[in-house]
Amino acid sequence: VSLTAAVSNKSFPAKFKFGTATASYQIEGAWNEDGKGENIWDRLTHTNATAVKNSDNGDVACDSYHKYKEDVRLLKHLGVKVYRFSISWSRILPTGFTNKVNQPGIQYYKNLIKELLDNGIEPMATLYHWDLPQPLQDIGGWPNELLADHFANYARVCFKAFGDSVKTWLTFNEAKQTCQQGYGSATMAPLIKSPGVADYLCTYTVLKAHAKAWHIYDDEFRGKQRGRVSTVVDSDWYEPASNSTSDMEAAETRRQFTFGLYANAIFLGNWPQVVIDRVDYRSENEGYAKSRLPKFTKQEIDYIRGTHDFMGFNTYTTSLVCKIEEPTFNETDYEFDMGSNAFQDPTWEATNSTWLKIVPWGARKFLNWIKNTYNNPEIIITENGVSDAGLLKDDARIHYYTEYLSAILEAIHTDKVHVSGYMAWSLLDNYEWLAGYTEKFGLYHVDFSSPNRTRTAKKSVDFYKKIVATHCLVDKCVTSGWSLFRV
Ligand code: GBH
Repeated sequence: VSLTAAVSNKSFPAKFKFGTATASYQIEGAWNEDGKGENIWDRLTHTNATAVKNSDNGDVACDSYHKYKEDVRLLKHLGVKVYRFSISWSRILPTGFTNKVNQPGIQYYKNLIKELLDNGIEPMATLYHWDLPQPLQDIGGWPNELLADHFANYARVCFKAFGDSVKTWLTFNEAKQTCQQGYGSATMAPLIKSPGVADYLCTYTVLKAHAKAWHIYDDEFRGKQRGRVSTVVDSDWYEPASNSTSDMEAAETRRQFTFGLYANAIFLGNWPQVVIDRVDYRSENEGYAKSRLPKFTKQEIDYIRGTHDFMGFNTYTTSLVCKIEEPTFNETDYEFDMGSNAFQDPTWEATNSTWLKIVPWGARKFLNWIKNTYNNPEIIITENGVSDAGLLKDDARIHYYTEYLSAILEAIHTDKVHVSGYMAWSLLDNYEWLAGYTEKFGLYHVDFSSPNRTRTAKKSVDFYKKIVATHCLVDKCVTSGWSLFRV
């Protein structure tokens, strides 16, 4: 069942940039080669394998460390303008600190970047896609605010080494997953369970780390390198479960506790007020000596505000939100701080990932909310995609992309949201974190049972290639101006 009335017949603007995205730990492998240090995913998968489906790990993954030239050929075949990849901190700085810089690690990314540029593909680099060097976890990880400086130093090494060629930088991919899952619900490395305490400390550090990196770029590199820096924010779209005022408020509160927790300080300044109010209120009633939410000084607020040159936005799915009675004060929980329940409508179209229901109108509403909440920033969709069980004839993926791209087209043309690019997640089937290799998001199939990690185009490759080439979802589309016509 299609959830949009019809596929949009409008075209993506001529300057619109299509690409694909990946992340270091999910594709590179070579976990201990050429001087790379251990990171928190190496540690988790090697010491706590049963936490992952089938005890899978990323030791070899897609072996992109050795097969990057082949990956670039696939990108070239797709015709995309941009490739979003992430840099493995432990490959550059094996200890996490700048006491040791690993030249072979730097060389790997230089080779990848050169191969991209030689093929006319723009590199877009993420500095942190969840693979923290283990020595930095050993001093407490992201809840330790010293990490802001260590990240900034790492960022400087990368700007210096790659900034002549990389013009689009993303500091953090979905810091919400790092903080709320890594240090809150214990569903991502380093699997620390401290919801409502360590997660906020992590967020506090991450926001300062991002701002430091942006300022370093601005002060030391922008003049010469002329690139742009931002961060990637994500969450489900939270739709009120009913049109009661309480559900509508609860949904907005949840948006502020998920997306706003990471975007507000950067785009508007400080934590969202509702987050301050709720965490302070609950902390007091729970008996804490002071609020569990660390506070920014006026100086920090000013330092973090405005540290963006666009917005990176990952979008996958939608949930419904209903208000609940104030949860017990006998327990501390990030979920309790939000004061609502979130759930998905069981009639929404399912995929191979339990959390991912196909709800394209949610993406359009989300884009409108971003436009209205954060003063109409330029948005690059840095991830969007869907999983299946790995079929080559992946009609479900084609269906998902058609519906979501159609919703995005309507957001661009009808709602005038400033979306300038779209990165499909993902180029390749890859290591899906605690789901191991069981959830496949790739346009290309990867044979994980073969030592060659053979790549095979799925049906969606031709489909995406055509969209990239024509900027249209339908055979004939309206290529200029605003269209009043629907197919
Ligand atoms: C992105 O996160 C990541 O950036 C990327 O690395 C990943 O491969 C891609 O999505 C596909 O998952 O299993 O119920 O605990 C998307 C947001 C948030 C989706 C956490 C999965 C876990 C839900 N993710 N969520 S659950």
